Amino acid sequence: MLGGPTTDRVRIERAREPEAERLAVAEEVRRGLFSSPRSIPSKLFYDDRGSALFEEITRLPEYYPTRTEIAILEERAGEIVAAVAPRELVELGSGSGRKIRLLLDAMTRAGRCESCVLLDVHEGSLTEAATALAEGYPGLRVRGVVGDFASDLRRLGPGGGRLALFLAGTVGNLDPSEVPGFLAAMARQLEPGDAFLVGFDLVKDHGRLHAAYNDSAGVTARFNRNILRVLNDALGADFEPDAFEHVAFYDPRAARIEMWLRASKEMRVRLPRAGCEVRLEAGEAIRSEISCKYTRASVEALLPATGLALGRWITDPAGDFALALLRPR
Ligand code: SAH
Ligand code: AVI
Repeated sequence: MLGGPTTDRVRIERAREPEAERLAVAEEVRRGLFSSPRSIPSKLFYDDRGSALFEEITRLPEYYPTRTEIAILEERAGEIVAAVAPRELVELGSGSGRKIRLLLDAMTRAGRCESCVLLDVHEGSLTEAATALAEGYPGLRVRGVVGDFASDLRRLGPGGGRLALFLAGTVGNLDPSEVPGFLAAMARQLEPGDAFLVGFDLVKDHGRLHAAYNDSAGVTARFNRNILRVLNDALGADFEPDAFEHVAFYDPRAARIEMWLRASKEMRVRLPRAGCEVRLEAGEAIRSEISCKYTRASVEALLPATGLALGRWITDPAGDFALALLRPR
């Protein structure tokens, strides 16, 4: 338990102690920086600043996924809750915890709103969201797990009466080769009758996709560069974020956005707490994120051998974003 409960209905726990977490992050960063291509794990975007910048991104005119997914949930949460009849909601990568409220409201109307579990890598967002939910929903028990959805799903505990959520298209930030294993791990936390609602950003006009990650206000560029500040803070590194250019483009063959940070000059970066040093050529780039875009067919192709089957497929009228309701087979 971290610092005692905020209210007696909120419990926050950590998947790992801070020192074990720091060692794990150091190892992941070292591995990424010395891979080809060089990369940084995208979960490291989300410190206090990065989480606030992500929230700013969700309000940008060019960034359609958040408002589109909210519109779908506003219209269809009642139907989803009626189909699953959950007693408990679980949200992976819960962030501000804004969208889960639309489902909690529908559950409250159905008279079955008992508990929810939030799992997020960023402790600040998690604690704030968990506390706000307990305050906003009298009687709701809220458990927060500070952890990684790629490795800590067992922390959710056994299912039963459970509707799990993975919204925002965050599944697109995983390499598609990892998605079936991730879905199979989630299926093990579900019982027959439970469900997993996953938000997929869909393939669309390339210009709109490009604009969503190259906004005119430069917020996404700040979000991207902030990951270097996170490495400076977490690992004592000496990246100069302003010496890196934000690069984001859509690769139609892989159906994904890639975000990179391109060094504007030759540099030597020390990462003492990761025990390494990186030499970058001028123009050399480090990949910070992939954001894969899906179609119904490419989602269905992920599912064999995961233990999950596609139930409902719900999109907005323009077909920009989809919610897939996955059910244990
Ligand atoms: N669900 C919210 C937030 C989406 S942003 C929404 O729909 O708006 C992605 C969220 O996932 C952030 O809160 C980030 O901290 C979290 N996150 C990213 N990678 C993660 C990982 N590997 N494990 C757990 N949480 C992660
Ligand atoms: C959290 N995730 C779904 C966002 C996305 O669109 O891939 C993160 C993001 N990266 C840049 N802008 C938003």
